[in-house]
Amino acid sequence: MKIGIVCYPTFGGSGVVATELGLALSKRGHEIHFITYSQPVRLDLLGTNVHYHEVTVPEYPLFLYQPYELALSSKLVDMVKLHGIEILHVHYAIPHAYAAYMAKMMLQEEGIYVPIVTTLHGTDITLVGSHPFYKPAVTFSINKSDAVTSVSQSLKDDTMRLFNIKNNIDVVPNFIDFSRHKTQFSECQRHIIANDDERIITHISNFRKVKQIPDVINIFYNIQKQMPAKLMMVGEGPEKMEAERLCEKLGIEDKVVFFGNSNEIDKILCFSDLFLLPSQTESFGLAALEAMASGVPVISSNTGGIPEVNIEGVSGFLSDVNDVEEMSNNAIYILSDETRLDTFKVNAAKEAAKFGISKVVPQYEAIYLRTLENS
Ligand code: GMT
Repeated sequence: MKIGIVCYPTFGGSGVVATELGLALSKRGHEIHFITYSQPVRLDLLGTNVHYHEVTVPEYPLFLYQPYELALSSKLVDMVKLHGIEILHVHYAIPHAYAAYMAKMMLQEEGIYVPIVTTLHGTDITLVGSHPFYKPAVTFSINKSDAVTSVSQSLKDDTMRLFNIKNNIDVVPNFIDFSRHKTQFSECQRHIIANDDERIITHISNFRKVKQIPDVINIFYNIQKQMPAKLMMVGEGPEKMEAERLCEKLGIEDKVVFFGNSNEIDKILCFSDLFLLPSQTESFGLAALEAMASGVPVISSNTGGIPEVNIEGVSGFLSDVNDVEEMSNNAIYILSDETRLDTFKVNAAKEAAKFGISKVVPQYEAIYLRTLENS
């Protein structure tokens, strides 16, 4: 099949999922066209089956906001015509599902039919999509998609609850491509970060409010009172500066390393002992799954789709949002005993193995075929 993939090209989970899926599909012989405003960060491989088409939005001073949706839908029309793209798979509804529908309508005028598959990722439904300013357009574009998927059962339930949805939603969970996720290194560079007696705790996110960054710092503060430990904070975002200030205020700045965005999270996870994800809401928690795939247990909140990934008492522990005390106690429980920590590490890797990409790609292929047959 010739498949056009639209996504955010950033470090966010939806872009990562879209890129990994596109690469896996290309290995199975499909022709993949990424259409977005810059090359997706995890797209290091352009080849005969993998193409990237940049959407450019010319600046015009009249516009306070440059019309990205317009440029995207025009680019989609051009690329479908030029490359004979048969199906458009858009990741994150806003504004991608809307732009794809406009492209579909324009193409239909010329007798070309291209179905749209929309994958809902989380904040496009929960925090952003359900806002009254966006809701009518999001509802419309979901209902106009030829197939809709969500990355967890929890997100499907939220979508049905928050929107008036008329079509079926297939749950297709996020995944790990173990062939690209290098969990085994000949040498984990642990000594760069910590001494032998120190535990290494990790958090990776886009440092937005929803990630409860102060909770991450406070949990670590409690851990390091009980045992020697270091905290690695990976990512960039609006809450980062405040997080640095809080570390200074608590007097733990020499125990916390801020890395910024990284394309080598597998190398960081390789020497991590524990992953913290105390988010306010999380449709899936791909960062937690990536940690587990590297054999890192997870202390998380029990919100949204996280319980579908992190299993209580097996791969880690889950607590109510904001319950810093319980999360700290659970973290200390896992970290304070070598044998217990090893058991949790093995369990985390076993749970992650259930999310191998080989189970997921055929599900998307079946959805593509179904929408093409129905068109
Ligand atoms: O975490 C974010 O805010 C980024 C966002 C995205 O669109 O990339 O993440 C969402 O999609 C990920 C991939 O499906 C999920 O793993 C995240 O849980 C989800 N984030 C939220 O629901 C807050």
